[in-house]
Amino acid sequence: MKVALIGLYQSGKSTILSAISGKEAPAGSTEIHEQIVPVPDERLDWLAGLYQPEKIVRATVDSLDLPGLSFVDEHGRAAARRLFGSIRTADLFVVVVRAFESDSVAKYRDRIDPAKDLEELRTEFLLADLELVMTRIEKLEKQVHKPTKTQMQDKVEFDLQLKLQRALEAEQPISSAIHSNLEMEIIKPLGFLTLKPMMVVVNVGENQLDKTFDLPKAAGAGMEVISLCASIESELAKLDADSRKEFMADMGLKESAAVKFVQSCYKTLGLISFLTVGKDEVRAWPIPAGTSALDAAGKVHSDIKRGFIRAETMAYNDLKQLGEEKAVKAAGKMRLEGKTYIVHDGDIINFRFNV
Ligand SMILES: Nc1nc2c(ncn2[C@@H]2O[C@H](COP(=O)(O)OP(=O)(O)O)[C@@H](O)[C@H]2O)c(=O)[nH]1
Ligand SMILES: [Mg+2]
Repeated sequence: MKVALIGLYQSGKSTILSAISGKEAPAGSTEIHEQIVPVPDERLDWLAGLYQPEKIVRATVDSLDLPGLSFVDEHGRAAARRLFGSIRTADLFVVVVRAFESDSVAKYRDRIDPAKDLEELRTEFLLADLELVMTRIEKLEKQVHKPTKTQMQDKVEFDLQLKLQRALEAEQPISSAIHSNLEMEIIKPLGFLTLKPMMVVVNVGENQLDKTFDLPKAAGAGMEVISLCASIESELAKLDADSRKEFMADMGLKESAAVKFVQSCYKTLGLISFLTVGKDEVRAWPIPAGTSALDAAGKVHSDIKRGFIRAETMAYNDLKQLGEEKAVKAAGKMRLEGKTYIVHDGDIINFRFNV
């Protein structure tokens, strides 16, 4: 999973990423910086206690830390365009907006206003997409009159691009204008920014921890919005587990930034995890909700999918409650599931296969 952290300059992206990954991120860089963030999952820690595996394999989130954006002049705009070009393959955009007050950190457009910042960024996404649409239209306009092999396809795309143009000009994201799998197939490779799943992180000040930010208009209905304080979180990340717990309790923080961040990414992308256990490893496997046992098997190995017999499945919660596999079996809670079984979050699966 590839996630791009996007925001105006000095919104706290690098600070947040270093808090989440526990690794120092270079500040003020003009390059895109990549960090691999291990997905925190307490279930794996508990399972490791039970199975004593040689290793724990966590899922990871591949995070791109972008240099801060600015749209106040042409130079900034050009730099932003170049950066936009390099995040077209990301699966998810995490937009970071600043809410913290600080005299020592320069303000964008002389304001602290997360809703306005978010709106400005989303407008820039729309404009960048509109540019791309216009480029395609210009090209296709000529092409549709040529009797080439792709003429039919070109006509279909041409009409579709005109529809996207109308949506963007009405300030609607491309995601709102795509209505079929066919349209999606044509459009997806172009990497439109307003087609990406998106969530928002509000970087709040040290004294705003319990303030909630209502960004519905700027964020769009149903968008995940989380708030966290980057400067506190990056201090917390430096502590050992015990002191961290203590400080978090003192400040009324229930979850770490990493947990909040990753949970929101998973939710936005509609991902769940199934688990595998054994002496060699305990491991979490992210899959889209609604995945069948057969496709889940394919995640582990194509041979397991090919020779699939059944999925021996128990729920993590049952195992935790009953303490061991034997007890789960005795309670009749070990299930034999077939190819079409829809995998649930926290299913512990042992695939039976034959190749
Ligand atoms: N007071 C305060 N300062 C912060 C907070 N988050 C980031 N900063 C500071 O703001 C500046 C910009 O942060 P940085 O993470 O480099 O922003 P980026 O440009 O979005 O990557 C740095 O000097 C940080 O120390 C915060 O929550 N509170
Ligand atoms: Mg930065």
